Amino acid sequence: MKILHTADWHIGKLLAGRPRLLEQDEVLTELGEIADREAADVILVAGDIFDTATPAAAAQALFYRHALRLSAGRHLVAIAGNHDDPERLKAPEGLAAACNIILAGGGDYGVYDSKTVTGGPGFVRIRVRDETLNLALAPFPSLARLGEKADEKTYEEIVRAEIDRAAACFTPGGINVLCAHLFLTGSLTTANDERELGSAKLVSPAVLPHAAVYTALGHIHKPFAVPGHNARYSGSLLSHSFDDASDKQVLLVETDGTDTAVRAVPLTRGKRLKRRDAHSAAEALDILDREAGAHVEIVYRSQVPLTAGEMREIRKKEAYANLLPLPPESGAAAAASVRRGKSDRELFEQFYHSRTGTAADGDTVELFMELLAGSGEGYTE
Ligand SMILES: [Mn+2]
Repeated sequence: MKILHTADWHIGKLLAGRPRLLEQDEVLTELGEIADREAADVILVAGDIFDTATPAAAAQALFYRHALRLSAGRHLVAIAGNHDDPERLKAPEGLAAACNIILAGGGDYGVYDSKTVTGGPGFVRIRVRDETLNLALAPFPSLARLGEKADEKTYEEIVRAEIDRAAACFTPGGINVLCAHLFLTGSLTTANDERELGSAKLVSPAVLPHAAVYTALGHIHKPFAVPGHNARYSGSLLSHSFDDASDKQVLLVETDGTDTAVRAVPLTRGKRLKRRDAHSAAEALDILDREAGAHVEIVYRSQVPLTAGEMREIRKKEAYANLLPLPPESGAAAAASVRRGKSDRELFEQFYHSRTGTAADGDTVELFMELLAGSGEGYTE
């Protein structure tokens, strides 16, 4: 049986305020081409289908269009991640079941009951030719969903009990696989993952069932194999953080229930995120021209402020995604060194020029000097 493992689609996610639906469309198309070429029997999406609990209609439309395409001639299974609303994800489960699509938000999957797919509490079984995939499903275990049990046990005990309950579907002769959205200790993180930690607690890899021939994980956006376990994070479809320069991929898992081989298949569509230093507006513009196929964050490392006109030129560039000013402490040091030896009049003229791109006229300068003198506080550095 061939299983294609992917996760963290984050459909609808913005980058510095800009939508990326076009890129998500392209990379999901590529995923379908890979599934066809590799003759995948099952596609597992290990959570974070959408970026928010209430995705926009355009994000939902993109998901359903690709879900239908990806499930043609095979099974598509998508579980809820910490970004998804599990109830919303599984709302169309009856419709999904008719299309070889399984939308897992937790609970009992008895709604899946066909010649090839049957379900029960925490699991589905999928028949492919003469093989049976026993698929334990562990959507993101939020305390809100598992709340009533939270008093008696630690979070890790609750998660372990959920996984054990799902893994009760495993059989000696079957292909036993877990699909889970979890934040395991020891896994690589990007700055973005850290920020999202708030709702995703760490658990030990010891919660993973030993009887699973493979565990398809979601949550970490860089591809990562969990040491000592047949468990992997496929990583996200696209980079979502300028700290994440990892190559994007999906995992092709070939298994007969005993022997398992895992191979990474690279994803090539969707733009890379790059962070570049610039010391002048000209350098920033040059970088943005050279990196036209990427999303670029410019770290501006000069003590000379950019003018409004220069900012406009930079923002116009297709590759421009974000601009980081100097860190605050060096910014203050820079300001002090700019001031040194200059009169208030000179400083104001310099500031005015930096903001407007033109020289201040005499009246404006005089008005500023009057206001400064009239403040009665005495201007000190
Ligand atoms: Mn995610």
